[in-house]
Amino acid sequence: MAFQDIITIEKPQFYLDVAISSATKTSERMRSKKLTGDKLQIVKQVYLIKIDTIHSQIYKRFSQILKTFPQIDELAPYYQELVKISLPYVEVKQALGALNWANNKIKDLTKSSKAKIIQSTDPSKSLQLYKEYIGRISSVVKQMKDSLFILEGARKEFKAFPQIKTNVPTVAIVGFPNIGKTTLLYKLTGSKPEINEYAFTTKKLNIAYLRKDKTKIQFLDTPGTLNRFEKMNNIEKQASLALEHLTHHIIYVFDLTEPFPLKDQIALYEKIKELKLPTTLYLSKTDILKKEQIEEFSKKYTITTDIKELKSIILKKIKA
Ligand SMILES: Nc1nc2c(ncn2[C@@H]2O[C@H](COP(=O)(O)OP(=O)(O)OP(=O)(O)O)[C@@H](O)[C@H]2O)c(=O)[nH]1
Ligand SMILES: [Mg+2]
Repeated sequence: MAFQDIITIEKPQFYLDVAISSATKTSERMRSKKLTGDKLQIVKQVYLIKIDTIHSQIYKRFSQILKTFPQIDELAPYYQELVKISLPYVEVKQALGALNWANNKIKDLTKSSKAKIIQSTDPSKSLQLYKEYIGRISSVVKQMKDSLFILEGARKEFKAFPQIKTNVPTVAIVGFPNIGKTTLLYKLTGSKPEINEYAFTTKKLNIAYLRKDKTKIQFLDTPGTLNRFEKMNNIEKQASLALEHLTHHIIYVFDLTEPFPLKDQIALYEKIKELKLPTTLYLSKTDILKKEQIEEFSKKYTITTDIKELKSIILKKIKA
């Protein structure tokens, strides 16, 4: 996914300054080359080149924005949903449309101004036509102020998107805060995100991969307790959408040391069951639990306490 590659979007004046200064440099280079022909011909050539330079500079940059911006309608459903909750979807589409309009408008203005300059019969008329061109181009580019602002805002949102692959079998690790989800992710995949003794350590979606023979599995360490969607923070929403759109299998983690009461952990598990996804239960922190505690719990729930066993269950289910 190329969400991180969208180029920075500047204010209108930036594009005008770059284009005009580039045109000035080009004309200076031309003058130093001793142009041939009469004065009128030389003046016309210089303005024509300046106009071409301005056009190509702005066109190039606007096209780059249009090209690097994701086609929202073509994104995987997960990312389409993420777009809808993270940015002003309709305005962004309109802004892209406006930028495309500006590019066409600039192209037309360039064509007509060049034709008029070619036909002009004295240098001062050429200068006047050139100035008119600059005025019209500036007006079109300045009209893009709001659109460019919206797109820059969207770019920043895109940059903060989790880099989840939408075409890889995905397992979500779910459970209350501080119960060892991130530690489990590390044990399963060897990837080492932040782990702390306090709750809500994980501030972004941790994503890690397990490769076994030809199978690749994506693991998502999903923070949060699946509140009502409106009440969730950004990562919780990203996680919740991932559960809905991308997850093939859930590992639900129970922690009998109870950083959060067991009854709440069970209530969350009941909610998770409503997703109707294959789910494996994992009991964390068994190294510090009493044997009887584990035995007692495993009478009520089919649990795994061993990483090797958990891996093989997941691999088998994903392959199937
Ligand atoms: N003894 C023991 N401690 C563990 C185990 N797994 C995790 N912990 C500890 O539990 C605390 C929380 O672990 P994390 O892996 O950060 O838990 P988390 O569920 O990702 O927490 P949040 O990101 O805050 O939701 C840390 O102090 C870990 O060292 C385990 O198997 N045994
Ligand atoms: Mg964590």
